[in-house]
Amino acid sequence: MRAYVYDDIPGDQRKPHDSGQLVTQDQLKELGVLYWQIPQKDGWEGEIDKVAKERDYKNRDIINVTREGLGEAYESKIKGFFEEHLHEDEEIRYILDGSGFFDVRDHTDKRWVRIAMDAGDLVVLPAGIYHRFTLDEQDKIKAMRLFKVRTRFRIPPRNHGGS
Ligand code: KMT
Ligand code: NI
Repeated sequence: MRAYVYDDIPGDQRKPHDSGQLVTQDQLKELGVLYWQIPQKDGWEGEIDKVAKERDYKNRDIINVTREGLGEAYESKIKGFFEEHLHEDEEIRYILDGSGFFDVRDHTDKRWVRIAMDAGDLVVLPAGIYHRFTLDEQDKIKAMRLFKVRTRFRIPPRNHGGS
């Protein structure tokens, strides 16, 4: 895991775009972004369970960002991930295989901080932070996504009938 200021030079999003200006773990913490490592070895899932319990996460899935993994949705997903967006709740990403970049907006909103993620890296994205994701030139990543809410869909309100 390595974080640095994105150079903002137009071109292939999968290239590193490394301005050479490092961003420290403390600086990321100021943005509410936490990161650490849980090595991909026996027992990793128990470690994830602990984090999920401590931070009150109720749901998770595994996403394989490859052509095979996403099928017909590949192009649209890749495009959507790289569009600046936010989540209503804190979310965690834990990398199982491959690599990729999470870009998060820093306080000034004027620059992107690029976080280069590899297998075993875990990042906590705070609620409401603007971010985006792209594959790198390795062109594949397998990640666990952890969510605080049990489903991503709202349960429709019960119809109590008229009266
Ligand atoms: C996100 O929130 O942008 C994502 O989950 C991207 C895919 S996870 C490798
Ligand atoms: Ni996102």
